[in-house]
Amino acid sequence: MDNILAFGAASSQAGRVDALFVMIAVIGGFFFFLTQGLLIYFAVKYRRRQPDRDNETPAITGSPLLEFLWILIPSIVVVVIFYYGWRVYTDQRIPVAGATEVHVNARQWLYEVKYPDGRTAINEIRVPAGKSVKFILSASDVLHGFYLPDFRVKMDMIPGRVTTLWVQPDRPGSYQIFCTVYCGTGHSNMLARLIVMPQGEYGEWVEHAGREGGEGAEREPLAARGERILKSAGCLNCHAVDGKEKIGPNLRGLYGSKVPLEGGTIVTGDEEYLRESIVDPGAKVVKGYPNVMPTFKASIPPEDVKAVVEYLKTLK
Ligand code: HEC
Ligand SMILES: [Cu+2]
Repeated sequence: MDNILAFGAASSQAGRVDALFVMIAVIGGFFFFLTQGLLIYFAVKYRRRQPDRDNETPAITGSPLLEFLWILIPSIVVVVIFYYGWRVYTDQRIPVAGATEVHVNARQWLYEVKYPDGRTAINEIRVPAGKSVKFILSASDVLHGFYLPDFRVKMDMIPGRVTTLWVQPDRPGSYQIFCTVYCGTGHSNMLARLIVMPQGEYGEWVEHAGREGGEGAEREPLAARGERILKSAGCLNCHAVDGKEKIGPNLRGLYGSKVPLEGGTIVTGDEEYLRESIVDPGAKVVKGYPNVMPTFKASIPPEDVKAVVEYLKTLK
């Protein structure tokens, strides 16, 4: 992709988004020409003629049938647009199970990339083709954006919150990533690449990258680091991950489950819920448990909270 202004559809997802927009444009175009055409036609047909004294406007009363139709037909059209858009949207929002995961953190003015096995990179994300990828997004300073035009997907990166986005890269290639939120003077330089590699090549690259950074402590897998932090932070005084329940809920099997809260709502145990449970435990209190968990906002830095969440996700 040499010309960054031309973005072909890089996934079947993107094709569906394009089809949706084409459909809306065609429907909009049809009604535009229909109404404007009638406007011009009537303007000409009923123009004022000489002598004008005989051209008295007839008294027109309403037509219930006509009114019924011009409410019904556009209503059906917008409901069809809504339904189609909603299908494409939910399809985009709900990640498929078993996706490769990549953590991306934005800061002024770059993207920090972290793979679950501890590999890191700046402004470059490598993924295998033909496998869905889930991006776990965060920001350290201000709002940033994560926009993949070739895939027709975009998500905000928000300080103090985790958001997710997934794509199914079908075709190997190098794709542009833009920050779409004005984030300061370096905003326009905030560019990154998604490099989709053929499966075999990707495997080789992972092995090679593994050997290169092999000695450093940096290479500790996120989940392993999370387990270490969880054990040293005293979580296990109140939480069991195996065996008998303690003061708080057992943390095994929490990820992806439905959690009943005090007050009757039910939430999904996703990344954002797990993160919030650690830094702001009072925000959502699990039904049947006392609101006694202290906040770890000050004692566990955001990077480490992410690692703890990764560990919790392995407790299946
Ligand atoms: C003083 C006891 C205590 C400590 C220490 C504690 N928790 Fe909790 N935790 C609780 C209680 C009680 C709840 C349930 C009430 C609530 O939601 O706040 C809970 C809820 C949670 C939940 C949501 C559980 C669910 O089923 O939805 C998570 C996740 C969690 N804690 C993680 C941690 C982690 C990670 C640590 C250590 C960094 C920790 N907790 C330390 C008592 C504790
Ligand atoms: Cu930015």
